[in-house]
Amino acid sequence: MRRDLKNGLPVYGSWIQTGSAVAAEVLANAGFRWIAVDMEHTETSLESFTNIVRAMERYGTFPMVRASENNVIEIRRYLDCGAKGIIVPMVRSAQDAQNAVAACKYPPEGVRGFAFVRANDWGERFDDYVKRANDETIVIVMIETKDAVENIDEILSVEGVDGVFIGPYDLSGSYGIPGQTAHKQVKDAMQTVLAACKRHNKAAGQHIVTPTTENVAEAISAGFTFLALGMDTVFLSEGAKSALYMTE
Ligand code: 3PY
Ligand code: MG
Repeated sequence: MRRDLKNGLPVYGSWIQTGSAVAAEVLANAGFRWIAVDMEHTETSLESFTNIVRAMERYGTFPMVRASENNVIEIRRYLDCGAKGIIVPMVRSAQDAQNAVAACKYPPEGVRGFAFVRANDWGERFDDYVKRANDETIVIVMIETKDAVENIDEILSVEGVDGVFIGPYDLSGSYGIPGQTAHKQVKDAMQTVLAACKRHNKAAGQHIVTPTTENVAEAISAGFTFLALGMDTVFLSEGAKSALYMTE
């Protein structure tokens, strides 16, 4: 997965807000390459997160997590419980990006702690896991504020950042127009980030929270390769509303 991201291949995923392993099974079975569990804006516990990872593993889906913040211990626990990719919210500067990479990597590249954990089969695969983890763990920084857009070149120059993920809602909020994700200011900021990703040869991603034929095609043709399409709550809501609509 990390190699595909580096090579600019498209990797399409989705998003879980319900904290439900059932939702993970349904989305994994639908064929998404990766799924991120949202720990920033939900009630999901570490235990639920780990059960969701167990569900994804059954399908060979790449387990990712959006951390609640750029925090060494929190990120360590996700990796130890089985996350293979970390999406770090609110990265605003090169220093933030360096901290995110350090949290995800074992020394000497980073500050991750060693232990017998679920990710290495409780110690049974300790040596093999430690050998591979730094190379295989994906670090994605979220660009979702005006200052992050202004600092994008420095952020993308940080060794170990595999790509960016634009949060359109926070980005719109940061420009004082919350929710207006199609506003010219937000679109221009996204273009700036996309162009920087191309210059630095890093994967450009964004969350298309409410996917449509048009906005997905637009993102793909613009060159975004790391797309999160929808999320469990949105799929449930859209499906429920359209079923009710059929009765009218
Ligand atoms: C945002 O739009 O701010 C997000 O974080 C989406 O995941
Ligand atoms: Mg956000």
